[in-house]
Amino acid sequence: VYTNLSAFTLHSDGKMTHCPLKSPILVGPITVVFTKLPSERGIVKKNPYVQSGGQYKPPHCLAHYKSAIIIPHRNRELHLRYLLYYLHPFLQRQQLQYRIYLIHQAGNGTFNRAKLLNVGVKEALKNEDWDCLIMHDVDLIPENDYNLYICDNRYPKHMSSAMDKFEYSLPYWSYFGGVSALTPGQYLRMNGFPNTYWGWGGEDDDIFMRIQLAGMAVSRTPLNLGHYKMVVHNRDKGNQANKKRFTLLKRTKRIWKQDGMNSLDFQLISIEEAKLYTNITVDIGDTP
Ligand code: UDH
Repeated sequence: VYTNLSAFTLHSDGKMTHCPLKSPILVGPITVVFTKLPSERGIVKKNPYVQSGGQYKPPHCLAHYKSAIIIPHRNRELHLRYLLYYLHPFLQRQQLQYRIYLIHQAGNGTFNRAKLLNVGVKEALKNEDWDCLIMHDVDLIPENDYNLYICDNRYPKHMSSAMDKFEYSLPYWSYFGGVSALTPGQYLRMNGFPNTYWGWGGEDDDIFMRIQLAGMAVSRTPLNLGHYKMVVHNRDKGNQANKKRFTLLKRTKRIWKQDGMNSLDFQLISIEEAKLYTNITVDIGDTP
């Protein structure tokens, strides 16, 4: 049926047909540069099919997969701009149905990446029955669109396996930071992510541990496809290295069933449908 990219996709009865299993419009490696900050207007103009809230469905065929992209955020507007500039076209070339969620931590308290991701999952699942939840740091830009933003139905998938800042390899074998993909089922099975890591570090190792504790293994994007370029930055204010992280990691085995989605508490401040993303602002409290 698919003779070319603009191929018709309507059956004679008017129902849309599925997109091809392998998208014909992937390009493979992408050149990512941070020399000129794209304008928001420019990004909007380049992505005419993206709808309010940063939602997209392929206009001419029915997507096989529905992915929610969940980004923990505070005070990284410029990184966000680069990410949106590259990510929207990237996801569209993969012919996914998707929506980009920004989970914005309100106030100046200590940053808590994992707790923000828990909030993102809870809120995203209210909108849609997502097949896949992609946890995405704001400063990591994928460099190859064969790195598919879909889940592995067997196991949680670590996607940023080859970041430029680690010389395009893993910093250590059990690394699970950066970008990862979990089905809602996998996420709930491990009681989500820990809420108790305030400041930088440790939460990704906790997540790696709880995957095993919940009886799963980690799947990983092959290193030749999991290339990411990081927007270089310094440590943020309010996200100092968490000195308690090693102590916390010792108790993961004991408490993972009590610390996670089932103990998540937060105050929703606002949900705004921006043009290129859904902005969820939340008060998650501060270090106890
Ligand atoms: N994040 C924010 N705002 C913050 C802190 C973190 O949005 O104030 C988010 C953002 O999505 C970021 C992610 O949390 O990509 C992870 O935080 P990070 O970028 O601080 O972690 P990373 O390990 O960098 O990438 C650590 C600081 C490196 C300093 C190196 C100085 N040479």
